[in-house]
Amino acid sequence: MVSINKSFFYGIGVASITWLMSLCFYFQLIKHDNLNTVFPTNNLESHNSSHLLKDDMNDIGLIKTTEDQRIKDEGYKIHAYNTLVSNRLSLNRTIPDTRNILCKNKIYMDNLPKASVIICFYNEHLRTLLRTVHSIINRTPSNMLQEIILVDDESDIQDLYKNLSTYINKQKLVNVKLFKTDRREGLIRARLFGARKSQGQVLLFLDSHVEVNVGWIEPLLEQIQKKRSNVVMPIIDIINPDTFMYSASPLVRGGFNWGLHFKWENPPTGTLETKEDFIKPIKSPTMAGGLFAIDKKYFIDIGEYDAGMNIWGGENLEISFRIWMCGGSLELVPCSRVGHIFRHRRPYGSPDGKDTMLYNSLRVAHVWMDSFKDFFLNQRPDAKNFDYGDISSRLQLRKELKCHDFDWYLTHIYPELPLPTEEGERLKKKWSALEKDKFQPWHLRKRNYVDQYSIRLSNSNLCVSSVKDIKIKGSGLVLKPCKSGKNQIWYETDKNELVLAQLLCLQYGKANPILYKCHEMGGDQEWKHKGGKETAIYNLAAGTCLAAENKSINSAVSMKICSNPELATWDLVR
Ligand code: LR7
Ligand code: MN
Repeated sequence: MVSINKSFFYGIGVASITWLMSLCFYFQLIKHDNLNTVFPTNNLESHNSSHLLKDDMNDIGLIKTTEDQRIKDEGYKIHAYNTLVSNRLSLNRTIPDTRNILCKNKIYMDNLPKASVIICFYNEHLRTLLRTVHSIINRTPSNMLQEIILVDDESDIQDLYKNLSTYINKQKLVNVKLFKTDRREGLIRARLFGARKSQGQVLLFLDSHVEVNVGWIEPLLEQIQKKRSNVVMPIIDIINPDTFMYSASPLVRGGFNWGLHFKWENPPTGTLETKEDFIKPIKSPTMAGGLFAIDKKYFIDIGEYDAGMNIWGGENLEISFRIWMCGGSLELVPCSRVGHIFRHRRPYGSPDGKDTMLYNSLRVAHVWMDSFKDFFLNQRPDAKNFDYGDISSRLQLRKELKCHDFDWYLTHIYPELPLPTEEGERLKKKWSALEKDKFQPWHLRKRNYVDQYSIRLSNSNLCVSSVKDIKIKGSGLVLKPCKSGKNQIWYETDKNELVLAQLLCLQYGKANPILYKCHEMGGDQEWKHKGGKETAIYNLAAGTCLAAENKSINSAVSMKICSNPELATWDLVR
């Protein structure tokens, strides 16, 4: 049994050169950290994973024991990302340098200001938060880093604050300063709390689950040095929540819709014509919210944040409108790159269960949007009688700062936003026609197929098939007698997706694999195998393998720990 296991894992291990190379690239470890000695009981690197870490990066998400499964399940519940993988990754891992090549030779001014990096967190996973901190320490020149301020927003994970504090002391991270709020404030007031403790000339806000990339800070600081009313953002790269793979984001700027939801959009036609355009700062109507730099004095002058906002949501549009309407500018700096874990869901609510996004958005609408607020209110009938607190001091601020009105903002900063009127609809068509001519929308790129085969359970004549019609989203999988025809043909893409009959992608669902719309984000739709006969089919996000329940017609196909090869060995039949 042991030897079967070994050869089985060897099989996965040597699966394909590309698999190995790409994973090594993403997960290369530059040095081992010593968190284990700080928290010996935390099981941060189990014996299994530490050997896997050094020798075999393919196995980064592999579930080998029920303990692995437990850590992973609990992590998803509390954090909504794969903490098993985060625990196994070095705090100092290398990530791909996603900058445009022209950024790499850029020389920046030599009198750049010092920044205070401010990170507030609520129930963040310790090791993920530490990786955020280490990435900043590793990739920020010390003459540009005043301090890193961590604000624990009254997390209720036991000992999180204590463990963090112990780590900071033991590792002698002298310019990392840890604070705690007296009660759960929400991210807006927690950031304000951090900003007030800071000493740097520039405030640099980050989420608590990010990794900053090479040369991230210089281009941000330079834009502020040029003009203190420039508020600047990095490009937010993607850290996959299931696999922690780091990948580049396209050049997209911030917009919003009349539901007051933030949206990513292609920059307007004509913005990206020459090579240099891809590294020049791009004006952005709004910010996503979590990652930006602002001169501290300027931040105070324009009214910090609306401290009346609770927990989560809306503050990003508020500060965006305010910056533009009150004389500043907001821009995206393509040479600065920071990866952020984009979760599938937000794993927390507000303590009183209220919809804070709606509460905060109403404050935005009533303070900044003049009569245009009706477009929002008309879309949200539930907003009409919803309390939004006292906004008088924010209205007063707007008056004192002598800000432009919202009509000015729409005309000069965001003319692309269609109004929900007939005229607006006409405009919308015009913009989207222009877009289509110019760009291949980044989320609709063509799929590249690299192989095709049916998937047969080894030593049987049973093939993986859809339970329902192959066009039906969400259908599970079963074994059926192998037969010719497209219904059992899986098309493999260059992103390691398996697309049944070129229609839907094989996706690891909650417990079982299903067919689902291809999302091109890897992770739960990313499958690895060694090709040919007698191979395992391993899912990167699940950390487990495709397996039949039993060797019979109509047996369900599920996901199992990879160490049981009996019903998890497949032939790829061309
Ligand atoms: O009560 C809370 N207290 C906190 O300290 C709730 C949250 N937080 C912390 C939290 O630990 C995290 O570090 O605040 C930070 C942001 O919370 P997330 O990560 O749950 O938010 P998000 O990434 O889903 O949401 C985006 O929109 C928010 C609107 O309020 C904030 O502006 C986030 O900073 C923002 N994140 C980004 O812009 C990253 C890119 C994502 C996009 C789009
Ligand atoms: Mn976030």
